[in-house]
Amino acid sequence: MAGRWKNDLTENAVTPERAFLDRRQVMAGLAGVGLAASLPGVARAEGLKPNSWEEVTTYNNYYEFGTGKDDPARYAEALTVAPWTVKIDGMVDRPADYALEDILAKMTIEERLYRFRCVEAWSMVIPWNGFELSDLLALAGVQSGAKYVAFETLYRPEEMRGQAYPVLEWPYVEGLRLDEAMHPLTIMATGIYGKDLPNQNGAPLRVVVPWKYGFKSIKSVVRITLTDKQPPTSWNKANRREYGFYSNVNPQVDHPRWSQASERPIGGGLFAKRIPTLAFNGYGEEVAGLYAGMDLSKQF
Ligand SMILES: Nc1nc2c(c(=O)[nH]1)N[C@H]1C(S)=C(S)[C@@H](COP(=O)(O)O)O[C@H]1N2
Ligand SMILES: [Mo]
Repeated sequence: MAGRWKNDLTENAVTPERAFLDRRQVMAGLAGVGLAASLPGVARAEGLKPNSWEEVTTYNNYYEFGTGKDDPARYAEALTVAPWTVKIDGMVDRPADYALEDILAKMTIEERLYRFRCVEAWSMVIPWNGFELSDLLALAGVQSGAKYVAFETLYRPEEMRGQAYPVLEWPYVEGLRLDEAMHPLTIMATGIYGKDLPNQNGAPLRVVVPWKYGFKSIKSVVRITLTDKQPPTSWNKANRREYGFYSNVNPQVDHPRWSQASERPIGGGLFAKRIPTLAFNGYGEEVAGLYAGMDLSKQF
């Protein structure tokens, strides 16, 4: 299943724009798959038009560099992203400080065209490059008692000017349930549009979970910890009434201060129409089963 996912989404990612990857490479990757057209992801991603490079890299949330949408593009350049180390620890067989280059040598980078929905009710479509988080976790060897994955962003106030301000508790932390982390849609992104991830988008390595609000997709990850307890998360610590641990995109559960029923696509211009927000950001067919039996209005 995981293998098919890679391939059908890879083709989708390229079809709308083509410019950023040689299509022949993709077709080579698809050789022998054949089943792509019958998979749910194909119909879902058809017709998705990616936002421009300009939009994806100039309208950002990255509070380590300021709270304005244009602050990250202006200030994240100051961040040193090489060398980069990711500590993987907790309930794993091989806890270690993993050099990013050693990780990348073992991973297959692929394209994923994903909808991206911020809790603030704007959205984009982003052509990511990256690898499945499950492949990284396999490197470290997840132990049987592990139930959650905790993530931590770099803390380096000398280079991250926003960390001088207590808008959030630093470092930024996030978490997923283990089955969410292992889901083939959950990736570690290393690029967009076939280029290295710009600093403002979370270089050199960030999480992307497309069916959850954007703040779950933590940037510039330096630590991944396997644990048996639900880990604290930055926005939940800041305001637990407004931001839950799960934070699945849900048009039926409004934010206490605004509706989540619709969203404003970035790039549509001044008079752009809002569009309806989809349950699980449109990925329900793939992920709704993870939440069977849960009351998602209570566990939001
Ligand atoms: N470390 C860190 N990760 C973060 C954030 C942040 O402020 N710090 N903002 C989050 C929010 S609210 C959103 S919407 C997305 C924005 O990702 P983008 O700027 O690449 O579109 O990053 C998420 N990851
Ligand atoms: Mo967000």
